[in-house]
Amino acid sequence: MISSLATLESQIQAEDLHDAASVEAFRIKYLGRKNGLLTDLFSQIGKIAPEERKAYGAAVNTLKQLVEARLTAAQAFVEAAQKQAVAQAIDLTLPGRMQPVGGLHPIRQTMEEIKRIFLSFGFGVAEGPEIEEDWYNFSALNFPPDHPARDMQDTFFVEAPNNENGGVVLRTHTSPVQVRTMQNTQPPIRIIAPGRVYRNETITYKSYCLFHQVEGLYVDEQVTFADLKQVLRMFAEAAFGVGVKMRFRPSFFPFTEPSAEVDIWWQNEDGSGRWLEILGCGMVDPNVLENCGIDSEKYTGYAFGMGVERIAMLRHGITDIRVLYENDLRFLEQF
Ligand code: 2NM
Repeated sequence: MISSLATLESQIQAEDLHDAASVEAFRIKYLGRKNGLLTDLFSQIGKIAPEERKAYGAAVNTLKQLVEARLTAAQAFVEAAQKQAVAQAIDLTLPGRMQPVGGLHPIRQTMEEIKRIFLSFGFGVAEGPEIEEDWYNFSALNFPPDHPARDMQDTFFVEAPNNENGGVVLRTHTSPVQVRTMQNTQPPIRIIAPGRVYRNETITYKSYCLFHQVEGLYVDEQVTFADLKQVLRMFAEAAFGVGVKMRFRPSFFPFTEPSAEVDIWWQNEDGSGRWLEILGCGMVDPNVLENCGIDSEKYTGYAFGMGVERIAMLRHGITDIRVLYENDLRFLEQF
């Protein structure tokens, strides 16, 4: 009898207890009220010879303690495994992760808005290279050879003069796009030239070494300064509101004559206000038309140009141009 108890002991030791079901089956198999192996052994104690009963009872009790020890250990193991499974499970009640979406930079937004307005007036869009020959950036536009804009302080030079078009520069305005358009197209010409331009200037709150322009050009028979004033009034009304107050001030550019600068009245909440320059403009100088192969006896034209950063800063109350080029998300996420 004692030897069959030894067999039972090794059987108990060998039981595989890996999950809640096998632990429960183990408990019923040995300790179940009905037909539990140890339960039965305890109930048979009466059939044991009286002199063996004490040793028998002690042996079965030892087995029972072994079963209970295995049960306690296995239950702890199963519980820990369940906890870990729950912790690793996907929680379907959690809110979804936001997918970050990119947005247009405020310069781009403003540029698109300006383009949209002039497209609605019937202008087309022309583009050209940012690396230009001197002739397209300066000479064709009536800049004299000693004009200060051609100075190293103002222009980024890429190549020294090497052909009849002079050296190579980073374009300082988008006017060379208009020059190329006039060379390739007979009037009527009605285009805007949006794009990036470069100036070799000291960087401050109001000027950066690169910025964006939208320039416009209209060449046809009988184009007058009155047409220019009208199209710019329509632009200012579309961009700043129908009630906008604006004024034209005489100015000078090498490529236009006469030339003007346009201010709009900026009204503050507290009642104060001031004039702010938004663009330059004028009648294309006949020399420029001739340089580009257009008959200046037959055709006249107007042109204008504006800085996109300047207008974006106005719209959004930005006081330092450099924040537009720092790519600080705390700034960009506001747009
Ligand atoms: C400005 C102001 C005035 C301008 C002139 C030309 C061209 F090519 F037709 F001569 N394009 N843009 C122009 C005229 C630009 O920017 C302040």
